[in-house]
Amino acid sequence: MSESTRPALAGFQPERVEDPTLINLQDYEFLAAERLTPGALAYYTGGANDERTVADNRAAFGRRRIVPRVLRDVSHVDPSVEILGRRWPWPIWIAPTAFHKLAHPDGEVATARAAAARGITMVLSTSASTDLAEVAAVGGPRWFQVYLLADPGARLAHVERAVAAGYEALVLTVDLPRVGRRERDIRVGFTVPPEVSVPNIAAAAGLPLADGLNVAFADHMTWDDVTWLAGFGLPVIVKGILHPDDARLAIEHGASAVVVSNHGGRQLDAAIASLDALPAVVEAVDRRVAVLMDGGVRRGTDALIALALGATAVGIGRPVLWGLAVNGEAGVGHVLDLLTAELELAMALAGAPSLTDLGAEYVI
Ligand code: FNR
Ligand code: LAC
Repeated sequence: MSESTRPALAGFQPERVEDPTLINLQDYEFLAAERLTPGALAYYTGGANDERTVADNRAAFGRRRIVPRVLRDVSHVDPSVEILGRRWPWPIWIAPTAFHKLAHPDGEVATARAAAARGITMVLSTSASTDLAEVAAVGGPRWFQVYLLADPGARLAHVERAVAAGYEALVLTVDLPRVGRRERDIRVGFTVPPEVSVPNIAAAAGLPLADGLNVAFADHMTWDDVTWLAGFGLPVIVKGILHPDDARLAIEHGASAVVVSNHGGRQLDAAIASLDALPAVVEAVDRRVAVLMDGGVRRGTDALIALALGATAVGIGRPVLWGLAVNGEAGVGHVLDLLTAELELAMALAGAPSLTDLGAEYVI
């Protein structure tokens, strides 16, 4: 049947979209790969060593199937969720990623604008290429991701700057005691170009902008550092948990939430996929705190699977960078809109009008 003779049955007409080559997150990935410099592409895409964990983060979703329920009223779907005392419109957040200016000159400000317009929480990286106050000025819900700087004075100043700028929570990333070996970066000889800097690290260390990239991170983090960070009075979220006992320890040391994450497969290669690690962490946490996850979420159905398995919300890292590379703020916004629309549809088709309806019985 040709396009013109197809009956105008509501809901069966294909959506009219501005650009039919950009209708899902993978389309953004393909186009971004054409737009980015080889160095930026390697850095953004890459994982550690054989990239087994990068691949498995995606494959873990492919190993699950949804068992939907029917004949439930899904005329209204409510995808909102409460996290740390705030109602999020979607159970989706922007995971911290370094150097947004590698993708687009507007960098983190563009990302923050797209997130703020949708009420979506953005986690700003310690290695952001934009000053944290400039990102804060955009407004919108924001958390700050902390890498502990090696120098104690700089470490303190770094966290104090984020607190002073009104970030609502501190996300301590614990899976980077050293940087994993990213072989793509080595092969293309990736170096951060001179126009991209890490102003927040430089400011904390009291150094000129250009010297920020030489500042060392702490190489001996322990659980005491979680307690130390909790002393600033903001909720602390420990990111990079894969073992259930570490989730218990995080709570014991004052964490208000944990993130099940393997850093997008960029640290320990052959580490367990985030989705595979999730159920045991959810069980260990036993509803005491929120359990966020990230790694490989590219579809609304991925989000639904993780949420059904007990995640409170899911984060996306690379897709935001693809959106930024393709079309700046609008690109990030479209990536977020595509993912949230897919999740809303998946909830309706799975027979789960709210997130509280979802449970592990939805997934095999
Ligand atoms: C990251 N990630 C990361 N995490 C963090 O805590 N601080 C950081 O500065 C960065 N930087 C960073 C850069 C790039 C280019 C990537 C791809 C990732 C990890 C990130 O927060 C998240 O855990 C993963 O990206 C999630 O996996 P997906 O969505 O990219 O598959
Ligand atoms: C990375 C660091 C910056 O994954 O977290 O590249």
